Amino acid sequence: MRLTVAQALVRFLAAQHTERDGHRRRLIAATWGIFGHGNVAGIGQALLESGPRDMPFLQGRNEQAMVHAAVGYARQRGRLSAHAVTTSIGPGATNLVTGAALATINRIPVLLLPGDAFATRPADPVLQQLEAAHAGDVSVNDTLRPVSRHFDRITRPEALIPAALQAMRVLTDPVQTGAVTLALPQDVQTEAHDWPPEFFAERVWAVRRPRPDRDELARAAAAVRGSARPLVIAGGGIRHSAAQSALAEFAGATGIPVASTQAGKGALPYDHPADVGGIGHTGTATADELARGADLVIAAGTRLTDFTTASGTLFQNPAVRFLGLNIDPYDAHKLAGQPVVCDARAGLEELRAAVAGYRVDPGYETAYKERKSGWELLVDRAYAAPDEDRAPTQAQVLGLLDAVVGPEDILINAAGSLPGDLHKLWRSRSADQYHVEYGYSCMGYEIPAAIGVALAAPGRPVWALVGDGTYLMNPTELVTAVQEGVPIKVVILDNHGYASIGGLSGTVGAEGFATAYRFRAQDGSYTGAPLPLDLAANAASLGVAVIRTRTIGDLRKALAEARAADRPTCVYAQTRTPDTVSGPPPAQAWWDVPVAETATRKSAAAAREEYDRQAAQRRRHL
Ligand SMILES: Cc1ncc(C[n+]2csc(CCOP(=O)(O)OP(=O)(O)O)c2C)c(N)n1
Ligand SMILES: [Mg+2]
Repeated sequence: MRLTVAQALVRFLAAQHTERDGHRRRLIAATWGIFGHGNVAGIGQALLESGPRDMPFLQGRNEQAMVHAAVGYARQRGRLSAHAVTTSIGPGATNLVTGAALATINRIPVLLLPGDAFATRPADPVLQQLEAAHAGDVSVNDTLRPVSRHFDRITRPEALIPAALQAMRVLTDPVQTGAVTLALPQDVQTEAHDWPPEFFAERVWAVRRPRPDRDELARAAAAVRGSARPLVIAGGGIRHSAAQSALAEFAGATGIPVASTQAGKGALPYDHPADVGGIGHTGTATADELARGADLVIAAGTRLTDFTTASGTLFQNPAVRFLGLNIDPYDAHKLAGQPVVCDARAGLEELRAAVAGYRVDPGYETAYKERKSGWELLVDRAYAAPDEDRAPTQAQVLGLLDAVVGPEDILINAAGSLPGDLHKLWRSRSADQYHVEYGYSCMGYEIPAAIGVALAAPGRPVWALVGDGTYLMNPTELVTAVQEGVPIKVVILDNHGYASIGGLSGTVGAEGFATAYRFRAQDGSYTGAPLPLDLAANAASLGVAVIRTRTIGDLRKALAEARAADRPTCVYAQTRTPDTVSGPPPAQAWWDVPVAETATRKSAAAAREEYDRQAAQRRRHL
C-alpha cells in the first residue's frame, strides 16, 4: 500500500486500541494540532486525507496548552486512551517541552509529533533550524529527550514501522508511560513508501496488571501483621489502576487509615471512615499526626515527593518502616522501603487476603476518627460564608462551590495557593472529582486540561479553578473551548498577584519581593498602586460567557448559573485575605525551601534560624 509516511502514521494510529479488564478503547482518540512549516504539508495533509472518522482533529492555540489538554483527557480516561499533538518545527516543537515534562512527571501518556528539520538537508539550514556547529544531527527537538519517556526521530520511511510500535508499547506500559515523542523531519513526512498492509491491521495493546511476587507479598503481610500504628498513603497509582474499591475493602477490613497525596485524593470518598484526608505539607492534622507516629507506612502508588514526606521530616517514629506497593520498582524502593512491585489493585486485593484477620487496635481507630471529626469542624469554619454582602475569601469560594457541586462534577487545579487549600479542605465525593496536577504544578494547566477532561467525560460539569496569575499565564484555550462548544466552567480568583509565592517569600526572607501585580513606585520597587487589570473583560474578549461577582451573594448565584450553562462560562471573583480566625488551617508540616545562609537584611537571618530548626528534624530512612 503506497502512502506517505505521515499518511501511514495517521492510518496506523487510527487502528491502535488498549484493553484492560475486558474493556477495549481506542488508544489515540484524537490529534491536536497547530500547523506551520514542518507539519502543514506532511501530517496536515494526511489528517485532511484521512478525515475525522479515522482521526478526529482538534485545533489548539498554543502547543504547550495542547499537551495539557491531552494530559487532562488521558488522566480522565485512566491512561487507557490518549491524544496525539502535532506541531511545526522550531518554536512549535519547543513549546511542547513544558507540557511533555508535565506528562512525564505525572506519568500520563501523550504522543508528541513535532515536525523536524530536513533529514536529507537539501536546503540547510531551513527556517527555524538550530545550527549546532559541534553536532550536525542535533535539532531543537532534542530538548524533548529528557522530558520524554521515549524519543525517536524518523529519518527513513521504513523506520516508522518499528518506531511506531515501540511508541505504542511505551504509551500503554503502566510503568513507562509519559510523553512519547516521534520527531518527524518534514521531508520524510511527505515521502511515499510501499507499506505492508499488516502495519495497518487493528492492534490491541493489553494493559497489564502484574500481581505481586509471592515472597514480596509474604514479607509485606508479615510487616502489616507486626504493625501497631500502620498508615496507608494513597497516590495517583490508585487512580490509574482503578484500585479505589480494592483500597476501600483493604481499609474496611483492617481499619488502617488512608491518607492521600494530591494525585491520590479522592481514592476514598471524604466520608469513608478510614479517609483521613491529604498528607504532608498541605495535609490535614489528622493525617500528619498519624504519619508522625506510624510504625508502618504503606505507600501505595505514590512517588513520595517532598510535599508528601514534608521534605523528609514527617515520619518521626524511630521504628518506622515503609512498604512500597508500586508497579514501578523505582518508586517501590524509595525511603529504603520493602518493595511489593505490582499493580495497585492486584496488590491491595492480595495483601488484604494475606492479612485476613488482622485489624488495628480499636483505640487507634477511635482516636483517628475523632481527630478527623475535629478537622471537619475546621473545614466547616473556613467554608462558612455568613456575610452575603462581603467579598469572599478563597476558602469561602471553595465552600460555595462545595455547596453547588454533585459527585459528577470534576475540579481542576495545578498551581498557586489553591492546591494547598484544596488538599486540606476539599471534600471529594467521587473517585475522579479531584484533579489537581501537582507533579509539575504548572500554572496554566487548568483551562486546557479542563477541555481535555470534558472531552473524556461528556455531560459532566468540569471546573477549572485559576488564580489571576495562572489565568494570565495561559488563557488561550478559552478560544478552543468556544470553538469546540465544550462548556467548561472557569472560576478566576483574583487576589492581584502571586499570593502563594508572596506568602512563601515572606517566610523565607524574601519579603514578598515582586510577587504582587503593582506599578513601579518612586524607589523602583513594585509597591505602587495595583495594576488596572480587568480579567473578566479579557475572558469575555475570547468569546466565553462571563459572570462578574463582587460579593458572596453574587458568587453563590453565579456558580449555580455557571454549573447549568451549556457554553463555556467564566465566573470572576475578587477574593479577600482571610483573618486568622476564619482562614484555612495553617500548614501542619514543613516544606524545604532553602533560605539565604548570609544576608544583610534581618528578615533573612530570622528566616534562616527557623529554617535550620526545621531542617534539623529531617530523617534519612534507611
Ligand atoms: C509555569 C509556572 N511558572 C511559575 C510557577 C511558580 N509559581 C507557583 S504559584 C505561582 C503564583 C500563582 O499565582 P496565582 O495563580 O495568582 O495564584 P495565587 O498564588 O495568587 O493563589 C507561581 C509564580 C509555576 N508553578 N508554574
Ligand atoms: Mg493570585
